[in-house]
Amino acid sequence: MVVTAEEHTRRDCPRAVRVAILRGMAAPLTIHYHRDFDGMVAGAVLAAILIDQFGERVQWKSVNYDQKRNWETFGAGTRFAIVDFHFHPDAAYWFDHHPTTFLTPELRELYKPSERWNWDETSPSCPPLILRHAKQHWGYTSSERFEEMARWSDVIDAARYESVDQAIFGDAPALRIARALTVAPSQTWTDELVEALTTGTLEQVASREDVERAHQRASRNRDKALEQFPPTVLKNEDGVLLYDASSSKIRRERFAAFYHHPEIQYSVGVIPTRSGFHITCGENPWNPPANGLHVGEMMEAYGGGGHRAVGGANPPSLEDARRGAAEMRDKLVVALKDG
Ligand SMILES: [Mn+2]
Repeated sequence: MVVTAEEHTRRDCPRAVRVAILRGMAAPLTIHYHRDFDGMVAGAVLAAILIDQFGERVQWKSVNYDQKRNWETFGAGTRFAIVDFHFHPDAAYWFDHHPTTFLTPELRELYKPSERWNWDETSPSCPPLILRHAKQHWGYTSSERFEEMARWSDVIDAARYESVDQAIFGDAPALRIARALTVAPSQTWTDELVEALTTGTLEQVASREDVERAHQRASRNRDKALEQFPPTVLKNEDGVLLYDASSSKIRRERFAAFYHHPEIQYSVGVIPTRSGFHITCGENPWNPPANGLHVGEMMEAYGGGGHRAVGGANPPSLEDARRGAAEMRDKLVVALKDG
């Protein structure tokens, strides 16, 4: 892990020493990146570009959703960039593609596209928009290594897999890395991977011993999850599958329903979260309905939301989650029949 000068001084040093260090040292720019595949790649790509084009001193550190709570003071007193995560007006550089990036209307007001900020909610993932921005604004020529990472970021972040088999068993280096992330051995592990991605290819990073080991463990989890799925199915009729995987003993594989039942058009399920239960609902990406409904909007009836093809909600109790999921299933069946 890279410990920033700021953090170091805050932690261990008496005030006088702290001031001396902060004055004597031009603090490096810290790139805060979302801790998933495209976020990591975005962090690595931005780091490499800033080093190449501007000779910046950079370091990187992941950011997670818990840090949204004190968003106003996020990064106070440091120079920082944010990629693939919420807009912050103090960010020296900021790039994101999430439609939900602005935490308040005031923050939305503060955003204007610039030399250093770009938001493109039509981009399937974050790295391609950084590469495009760097080309247009900073005269940067991308490399085949980064183009490859950007292509895979789109596939993984927007779930544009060729087939359910590729999504579940895909063995390409990017897919092995993405699966390894599901069993990250520590919070700072991804910082090491970002560093590796600044200079290495996907193949090289995927071949690291620690990634290899994590990938094997994650693959065993996947196999268990696929085995555990069939008994959770409550109903599978008229193209809509309803399941209840609320037991904490059940491992989860996102596309298990479509793997076992490639003929379905929607799946609706109940799954546990750290703080309750979640209704998850989505189109089968490999057998989508002809007149797709807006699942995210339908989930608003249960206090949730989402995109057209996939949405979710966190009802207050398990009973509510089960009732909501069953209701969604009925609504989808009716809609498919009418369609
Ligand atoms: Mn992301």
